[in-house]
Amino acid sequence: MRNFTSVNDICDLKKALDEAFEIKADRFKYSELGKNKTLMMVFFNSSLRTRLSTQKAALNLGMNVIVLDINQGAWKLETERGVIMDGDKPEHILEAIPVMGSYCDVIGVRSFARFENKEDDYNEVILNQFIKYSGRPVFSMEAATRHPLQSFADLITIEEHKTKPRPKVVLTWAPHPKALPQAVPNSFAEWMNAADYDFVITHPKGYELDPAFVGNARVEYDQMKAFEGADFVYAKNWAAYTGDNYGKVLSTDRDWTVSERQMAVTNNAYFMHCLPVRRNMIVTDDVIESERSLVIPEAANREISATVVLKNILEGLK
Ligand code: AN0
Ligand code: CP
Repeated sequence: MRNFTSVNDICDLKKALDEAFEIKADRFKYSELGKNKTLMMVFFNSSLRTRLSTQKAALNLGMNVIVLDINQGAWKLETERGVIMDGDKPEHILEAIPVMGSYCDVIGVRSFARFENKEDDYNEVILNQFIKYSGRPVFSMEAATRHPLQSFADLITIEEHKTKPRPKVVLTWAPHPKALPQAVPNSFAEWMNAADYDFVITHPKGYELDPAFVGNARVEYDQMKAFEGADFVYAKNWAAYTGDNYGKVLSTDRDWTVSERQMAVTNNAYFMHCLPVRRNMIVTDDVIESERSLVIPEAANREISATVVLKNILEGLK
């Protein structure tokens, strides 16, 4: 594997899952693979899980790790080419990227959608510049349109808990006070479609996702109907995608907050969320604390997905 930015970079999903369970059984099995190799993690946005689990994954493989928080201590970066740099940004990303590449063997990048320009976001302008100019394998630690390390961990978690080959998985929009990217739901949809589960997406009108990610999923606007018989409920907020509403919050309707009311019509479904989660906006205390909540094992599986991805990238270096 050279770069990892979406499910399409995994050629065999079944094999990737087998590797995940192999690593989960012995996470230090490949502890020599990353000897004298350096991972650089570059964060344009905050993180708890991604930074810790990816660093842990690199340590499992014997790598060295450098972390750069662009907004804390680095020069403010200009990202547009052709700009006369007489403003508040002393450095251009076109120099910064190859410089970063010169200090490491692999680069992880977190760069959320900025909601300034839909085309730039959906063309993954920042992530693609890292791929083009760093000279290193690059993997996404959540970019503008996808969060593949999260979705891989979600898939591992579902595989561990499912009791039928093709469980019913429901992705539900839930309210949130601020505009959040579509990366997590886009990516989750892409991986659920690749896994060929019985997959339903539910959200209020106006929150339609990019059809390229929705794929074969059924879209159901009635949340209660969508939840009927679900084996897994995956909650997430996202801001509007379509038309002029791109990046806008159209609703904070707390009828969509996942509570016992909706969970009661499921097939005793497991509850999932990528975290961080706002309690009693996205999900009630009772549901997230219930025995059916998978949020902690799901987060723990981030170490596993990151270890599998870094292992495959390291194997491609040779
Ligand atoms: C981010 C998002 O919704 O994309 C990161 C989730 C992993 N969430 C927030 O910014 C709260
Ligand atoms: N789920 C996830 O990616 O969490 P962080 O934003 O804390 O990394």
